[in-house]
Amino acid sequence: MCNKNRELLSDRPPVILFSGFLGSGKTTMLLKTIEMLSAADKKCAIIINEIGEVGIDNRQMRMMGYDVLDLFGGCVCCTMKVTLEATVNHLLEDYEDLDYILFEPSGMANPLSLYPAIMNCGYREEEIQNVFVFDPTRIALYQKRMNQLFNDSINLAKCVVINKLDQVNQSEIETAVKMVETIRPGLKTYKMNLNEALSQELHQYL
Ligand SMILES: Nc1nc2c(ncn2[C@@H]2O[C@H](COP(=O)(O)OP(=O)(O)OP(=O)(O)O)[C@@H](O)[C@H]2O)c(=O)[nH]1
Ligand SMILES: [Mg+2]
Repeated sequence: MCNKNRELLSDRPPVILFSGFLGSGKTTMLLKTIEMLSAADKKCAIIINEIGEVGIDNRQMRMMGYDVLDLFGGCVCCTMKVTLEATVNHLLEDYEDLDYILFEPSGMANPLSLYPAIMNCGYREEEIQNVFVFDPTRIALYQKRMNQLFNDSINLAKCVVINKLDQVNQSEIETAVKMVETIRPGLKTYKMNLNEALSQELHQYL
């Protein structure tokens, strides 16, 4: 099906974009989300830019009925926009019964630079479920060296998951929440330990 025929929101699989800096827990969250969606009999395609610490075994995923499209060869934001667009278009054209497209870009990517490629495939900004995974063990890095990237990421996010609760104290969690609220008052934040489970609340959001 040509994606021109997919103009209605209800006809296009939502894109869940897992944004977040290197090592924040994006792949861990992607895997939990797949588990949850597959238990609900949803058909998902997964686009991953890079395989980090938590590996995704493509063959295993394919055996489970998932399409894993790896955009290897660099940061999707600067070198592979065309490929991302082509990949999303390919999914829309060739897989009519998809319920979701899950996309994990490289932790180096500024999500702002990924939107044009997705929107060129017919998506509106509000159709991109951008979950920003916030690693509170790296607050200092977010505040200093990654300030611009952090601002852009929070401004685009539909919600924030403050992850790795098991590794930080209460005051670090509060600082993390405050950092989000300073940029986007009212933006929904979920606090969790993704190594264990998706919180029930987020489960309902997705
Ligand atoms: N202690 C703890 N570790 C976590 C949690 N969530 C993820 N991790 C660990 O953090 C590391 C990085 O997790 P990933 O899911 O690979 O992070 P990522 O954002 O996909 O990383 P890149 O793709 O390399 O940017 C792994 O060792 C995870 O097991 C958590 O809630 N608590
Ligand atoms: Mg990853």
